[in-house]
Amino acid sequence: MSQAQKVALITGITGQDGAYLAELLLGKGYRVHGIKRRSSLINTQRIDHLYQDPHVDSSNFHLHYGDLSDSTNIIRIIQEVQPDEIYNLGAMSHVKVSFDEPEYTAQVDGIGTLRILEAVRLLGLTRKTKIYQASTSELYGLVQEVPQSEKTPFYPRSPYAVAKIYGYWITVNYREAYQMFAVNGILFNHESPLRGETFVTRKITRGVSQIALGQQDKIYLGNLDAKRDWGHAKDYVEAMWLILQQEQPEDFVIATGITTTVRDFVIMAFNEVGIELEFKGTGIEEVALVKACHNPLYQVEMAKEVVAVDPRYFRPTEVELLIGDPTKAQTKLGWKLKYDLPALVKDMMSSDIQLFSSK
Ligand code: NDP
Ligand code: GDR
Repeated sequence: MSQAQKVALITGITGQDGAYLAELLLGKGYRVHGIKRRSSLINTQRIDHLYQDPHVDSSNFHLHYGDLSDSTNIIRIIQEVQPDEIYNLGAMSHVKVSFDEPEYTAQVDGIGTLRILEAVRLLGLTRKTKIYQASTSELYGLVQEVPQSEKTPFYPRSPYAVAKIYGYWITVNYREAYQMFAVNGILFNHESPLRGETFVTRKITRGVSQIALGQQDKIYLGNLDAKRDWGHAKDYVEAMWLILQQEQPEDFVIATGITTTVRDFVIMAFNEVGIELEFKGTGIEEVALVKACHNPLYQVEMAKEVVAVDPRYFRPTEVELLIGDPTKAQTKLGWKLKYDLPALVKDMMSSDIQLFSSK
């Protein structure tokens, strides 16, 4: 007898991870439902290629309007969909913006998680529905231990991280109180060509591409000394799925185990287009100048200033160093990276060069 088709519900389906996860699950034969927000401009660019005609019966991909700040809508969608798996990826996900919108961030990233858990409980789905919560390395915040593992204490450093800590603990509490399969993936930074344009890696790869093509003069950045453990989003959505396929509900750190400064990421991105940099000055005076250009396709002036620091991108409280220990994920999930950092930078740069070449 053939197995029943699995049904997944993804919040945040229009985001970077939502798009890759939807593609992964459709490829595995799932029926995938996603929650998208109403917006004045179309916000489904990342998933349009997955969308078939909704009037065709065989479509495995369905979108519902909704918002994590609205309990009634969450309850109605979960009741309608009866999911086997929920991936709660929806969030106000920008750390710097969370200082400007702290209350909204708490509503969506913190209480939004409770709304999902409570809906599953109220609808009597605690035995049927598994829940994945998108937790984050931002929970570690101020460095307590290096590398950071499932056992490292938390010390959040932004309204975003404080909201996500509520999401983390309420997930653990519902697991323990109601024996739900509700788990946290504590994911370190992961990037891709689909990364939002205001996160630092994508801001860099877009800026470098435009500089190489003569469309922009300079990139303004904040803290160049910050260190992040950067992986590729494609590898990380695979881990999300693996975490929900386990016999026992457990939390996992997902990371590469290697950390790199923002400055080194800048150097790697410029190297992809054959441009060598020279850094001068310190603190807010630091700049990067063109030292050499080895690629005849791109013509940039020697000694041109292409990177400068703008303090407006500094955060009131910063997370200086993140480096994760993925041992548990590697041993228990059998999770393996396909992309290292050079491969990630290459993928992002080739996609952005292509994007801006056509403009
Ligand atoms: P994105 O910012 O790319 O996507 C966020 C998604 O959440 C979008 O679909 C967005 O919709 C949606 N969303 C925002 N507000 C609401 C709301 N009020 N109700 C419903 N949906 C909402 O984030 P990522 O894909 O990078 O990240 C996915 C999740 O993983 C997030 O929860 C993030 O905090 C977390 N995370 C991400 C990491 C990373 O490095 N990428 C690392 C660790 C955790 P819209 O498109 O309309 O804006
Ligand atoms: P982060 O990602 O805050 O780690 O959160 P982001 O790319 O925004 O910042 C990484 C580091 O780069 C420094 N930085 C800059 N950041 C931005 N955005 N813009 C700049 O110009 C700039 N210059 C330097 C930052 O100060 C920081 O130290 C991401 C999000 O995806 C979260 O949702 C997720 O939980 C964490 O990763 C893990």
